[in-house]
Amino acid sequence: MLHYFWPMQKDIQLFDLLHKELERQRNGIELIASENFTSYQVIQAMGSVPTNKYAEGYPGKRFYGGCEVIDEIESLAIDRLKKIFNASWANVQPHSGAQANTAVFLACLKPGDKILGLDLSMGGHLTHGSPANFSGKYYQALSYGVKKETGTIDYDHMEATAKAERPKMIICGASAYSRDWDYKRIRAIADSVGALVLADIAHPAGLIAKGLLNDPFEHCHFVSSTTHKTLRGPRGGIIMMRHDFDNPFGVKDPKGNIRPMSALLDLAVFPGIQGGPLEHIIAAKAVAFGEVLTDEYTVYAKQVIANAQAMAKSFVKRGYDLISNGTDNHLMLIDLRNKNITGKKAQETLDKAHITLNKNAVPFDDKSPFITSGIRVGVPAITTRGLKEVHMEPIVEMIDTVLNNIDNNSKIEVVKEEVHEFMKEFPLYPEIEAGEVATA
Ligand code: DSN
Repeated sequence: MLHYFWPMQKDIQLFDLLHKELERQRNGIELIASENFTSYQVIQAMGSVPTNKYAEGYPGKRFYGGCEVIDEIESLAIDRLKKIFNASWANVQPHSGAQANTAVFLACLKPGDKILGLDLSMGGHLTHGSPANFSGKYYQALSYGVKKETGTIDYDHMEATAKAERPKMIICGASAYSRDWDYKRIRAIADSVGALVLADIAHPAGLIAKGLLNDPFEHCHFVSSTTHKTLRGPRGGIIMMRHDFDNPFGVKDPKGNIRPMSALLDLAVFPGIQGGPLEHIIAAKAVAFGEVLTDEYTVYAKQVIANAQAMAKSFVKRGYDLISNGTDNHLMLIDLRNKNITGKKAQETLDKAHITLNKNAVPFDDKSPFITSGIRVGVPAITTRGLKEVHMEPIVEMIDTVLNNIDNNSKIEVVKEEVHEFMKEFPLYPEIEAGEVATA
């Protein structure tokens, strides 16, 4: 049996599973819009010694001894992140995007305050006010949506709801929205009712980093993100501000003092919602941020958009119904109702051909979130593997073949073989070799 080749490994059972997962990632076409493949040095930093260290607190202000190197690691991550987005303050400790958003709410709002976010069923995120999430349980969550005719954000609806309800915070950003955002208009709406604006850029962060989409920092008070989607870093979260300011809602620090937002946000992350930071992940974030600052990454980010647009065109050409008719970013949302296939069936059948994507509700969906009428397709991961515009048509052709032969297992088996053959051209982690392990 082949074993995952890693120096000094002893746990064959577990490392065999890691090898299996590596092979799955290598062989398949990865189209989950929120996934990506980090560089090998990001993986190495993640699997490294800071995992052994407790470092509650922040650089220079820790609750444990022995943090002098950790301070340098975390400061490097913060400095690089601030440089990417021209931010004046950043916190790199949130364990995830959900934690980042939780901390922003905790820093600014009181339980029961009103928040206004994009409806989950229209492409929003759980943490933007879903009743199933803390954001919908502890705050009075209101939502805006997209326009039925265009599939684009209904800013008039956002404005009317804001004026009628006067929320304390407006949240923009999405998990399944393929168009850019009008941050200027959102800020004007927020200012007219005295609300703060949080832009959750988890999905397009890497494209915004390179100026390929509108800049939320110009208009939004806070920007949160994950680090593992288009940013191509380890799994985690971040919060940033370009301009610090005093919290207008009178939220105080634990000693009862009114403090600037930067201080309240730091306190909200730790000790507000988290304990010890994951410094090995923060080390890997620093590596990824260093990569984002390179010209090579600029080429990558441009290619992501070029690939998404080429893929969208191929889908449209084959009669697929794309919400908003196309994409400005890295993903597209496809309504499969004209193909008479549910999102669930499409996801499960494409999985059999090793084409991975996710079922997704489409705006005004008549099916449950467990079934859905659509699929979400994203290109960040395949772009990392080196695929270009010319490769998008063959992928769409393979998807189309599967969806047109949804119950034909032998046809799907043929596509699976094609997928494996196709992806062999684009090696993933050649640094990791499989081989017999010499067990002591
Ligand atoms: N689950 C993520 C996504 O797939 O978009 C959002 O958190």
